[in-house]
Amino acid sequence: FFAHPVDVPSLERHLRQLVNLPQQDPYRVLIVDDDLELAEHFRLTLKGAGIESRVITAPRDVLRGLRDFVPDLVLIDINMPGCSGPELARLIRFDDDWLRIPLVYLSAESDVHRQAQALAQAGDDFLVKPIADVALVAAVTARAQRSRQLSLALARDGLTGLIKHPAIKELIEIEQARSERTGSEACVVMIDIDRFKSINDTYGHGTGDYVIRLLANLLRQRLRRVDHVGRYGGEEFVAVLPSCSLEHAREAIERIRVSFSQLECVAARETFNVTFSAGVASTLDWQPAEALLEAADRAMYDAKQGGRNQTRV
Ligand code: GH3
Ligand code: MG
Ligand code: MG
Ligand code: MG
Repeated sequence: FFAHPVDVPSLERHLRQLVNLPQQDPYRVLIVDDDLELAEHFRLTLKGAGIESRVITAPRDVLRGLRDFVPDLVLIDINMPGCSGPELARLIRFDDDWLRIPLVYLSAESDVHRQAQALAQAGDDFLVKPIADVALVAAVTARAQRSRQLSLALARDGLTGLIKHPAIKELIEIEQARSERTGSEACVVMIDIDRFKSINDTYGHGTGDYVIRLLANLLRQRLRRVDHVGRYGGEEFVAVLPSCSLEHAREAIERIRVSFSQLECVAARETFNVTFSAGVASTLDWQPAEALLEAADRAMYDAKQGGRNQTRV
């Protein structure tokens, strides 16, 4: 099964759910321009193309606008009273949360040297006013799309393609809220590879990485499409199983545990076996997400104490 590529489309679907961005969700653009009339014109143009935007006329409001609106892209005027476009762009880039959001100047500045100067200070691109509606829509769509693809890629772990720690935590919160709303049960599973240090020590770090990828692929293949699988830490994984009882979750993980333990791992000329320990907890028993994760972690620790290669609830 390890020959199978990472199932990226299904992961992306999970992440879109996670950040509440279904495929059809409109792109969001923050427009910063001191000329309200013009900004409103841009907003309506974008709206006509299904793109949502919010207008900010005072540069000092931009950080709040970013936080509240969470745009895919920012359009920035160059000449504004109090704060120039490039100054504002630098201010936005100062905050780690907005390191990768596209900052696009939309300005009447037609002097290419001044345009270049602005871009040299901060910002990613330049659009010149007046701009045809169709050109604005095309430019915004292309960059917003790219920006979203990048966010999705960054939420994914490079080694395994699984969801990273912060994103999986948010997923747990979402599933917990859903469970509370609908009364359905969801389970969280914490999985930790047994004696992983000795695998690294015996066969090398590369083989350790290979074992991590092996288990990641097995989890993804054996769990349902609605389940979420994340890499929680080095050799630790978290699975979130919506609409699943504690007993069913335990059984599903037990089957995976047995398969994994029987799998022959290959290193140089040897083959060897690896096992994991797992702990399961239910949304019906634990709130909030933090407590649910801790309960699954405690159950996993019990499994370790009990001799490893087992699942506890
Ligand atoms: P236990 O059965 O109690 O879980 O023992 P363990 O050896 O698996 O547990 P421990 O947490 O002590 O060791 C985990 C090791 O995993 C430590 C670290 O060097 C290694 N590790 C963490 N991340 C990676 C990784 O990405 N690749 C590799 N190859 N090793 C990693
Ligand atoms: Mg202006
Ligand atoms: Mg560990
Ligand atoms: Mg371990």
